[in-house]
Amino acid sequence: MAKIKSLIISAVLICVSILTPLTAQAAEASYYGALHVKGADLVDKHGDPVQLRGVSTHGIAWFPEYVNAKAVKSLKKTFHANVYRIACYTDEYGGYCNGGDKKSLEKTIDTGVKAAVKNDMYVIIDWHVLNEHPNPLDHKSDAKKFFKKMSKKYAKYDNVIYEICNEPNGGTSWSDIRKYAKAVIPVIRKNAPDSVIIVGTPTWSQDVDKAAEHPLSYKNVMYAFHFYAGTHHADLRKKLTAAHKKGLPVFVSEFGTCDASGNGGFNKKESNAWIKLLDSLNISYVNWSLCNKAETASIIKSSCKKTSGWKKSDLTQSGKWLYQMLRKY
Ligand code: IDC
Repeated sequence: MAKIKSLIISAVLICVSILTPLTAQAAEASYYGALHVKGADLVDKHGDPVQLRGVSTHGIAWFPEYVNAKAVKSLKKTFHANVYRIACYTDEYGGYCNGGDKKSLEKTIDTGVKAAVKNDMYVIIDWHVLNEHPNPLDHKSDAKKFFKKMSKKYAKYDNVIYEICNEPNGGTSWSDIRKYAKAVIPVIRKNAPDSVIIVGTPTWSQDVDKAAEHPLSYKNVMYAFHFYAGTHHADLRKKLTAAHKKGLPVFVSEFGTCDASGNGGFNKKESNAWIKLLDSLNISYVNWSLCNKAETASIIKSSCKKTSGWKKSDLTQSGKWLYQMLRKY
C-alpha cells in the first residue's frame, strides 16, 4: 500500500513539474541569480561583482526574424554571451509610439525574453529613444504604460533588466531625463521592486558626467554609456573613467565597432582599447547589432540568410571580432 502511495505521489510530482509554466520554473536566473547594484558595480546574488557581455538586436520592427529561440541559443553557445538586448524603437519605422504594431512588437519581445530565460541569460528590454522624439519626456505616458505592462508580465523573472531610454539627444538635459526617470522607475518598481534599471544619459548616452554630478536616489539603477569605436576615442574614455571613479554605476548597453552612423570602417584598434578599459573597470557591455543589414555594425554578413546557427564564415569583420572577444571568457 505504501509503495502504491509513493508511486502515486511521484506520478503527481512528475505531472506537476511538466505542467508548471516557464514563468514559475525560471523565476531565478541560475547564472548569477538576481542582480543588484553595489557602489559602481553590478553584483550577483552573493554581492560579488559580475560583468554582463553580449549582443543587442537591431530594431525589432526591422529585423524581428533575429528574435527567435535558436538565435538566442546561438548567442549563448557560440558567442558565450550572457546578456541579450531587445531594442524596441519608439519612433522611426514601425516604432512603438509611431503607429507600429504594438501587439506584434510585444510578441517579439516576449519571444526574446522567454528565449533568454530558457538559455539562462539576462535580457534587457530597451525603450529605444533615438530620432524624431529624442527627449524621452515626449513619450512619457506611452513609456509608463509600456513598462507597467512589461514589469507586470516579467515580474517573476530575475533575468529581466529594464532600459528606459536608449539615447536622449537633441539637447535633452539631464534634468529632463531625471524627471522622466522619476515618472517611469516607480511604475517598474511597483511590479519588479528589485530589478536593475538602466537610465540613458544626455548626448546619445555619453554624458555620464552629468549623471555622476546628480544621480538618482533609487537603488539598483545604472546609467547608460554608449560609444562607437570609429567616432569616440580617448577623450570619451576619460569621461567614463572619471564618472566611474566618482562611483557611478555604468552599463554600456550599446556600443559599436564602427562610426556612430553604424557604418564607416571597422575600427579594431579603438574597439580593443575600449574593451580593455571596460574589462578593467568591470563594466558590462552589449554590442550593436545582431542582423545582416549591409552596414559595418552588423554581426552577420548580408549574404547570409540564416537567423541562427551561424558559423565563423557567416560573420562580418565586426562579428568575427566580437566572437573572438566574447569567447575569451
Ligand atoms: C542605427 C542602425 C541603422 C538604422 C538607424 C535608425 O544601425 O541601421 O537605420 O539606427 O536610426 C545608435 C543607436 C542605434 C543606431 C546606431 C548606429 O542607438 O539605434 O542604429 N547608433 O547609428 N547610437 C549611436 C549609434
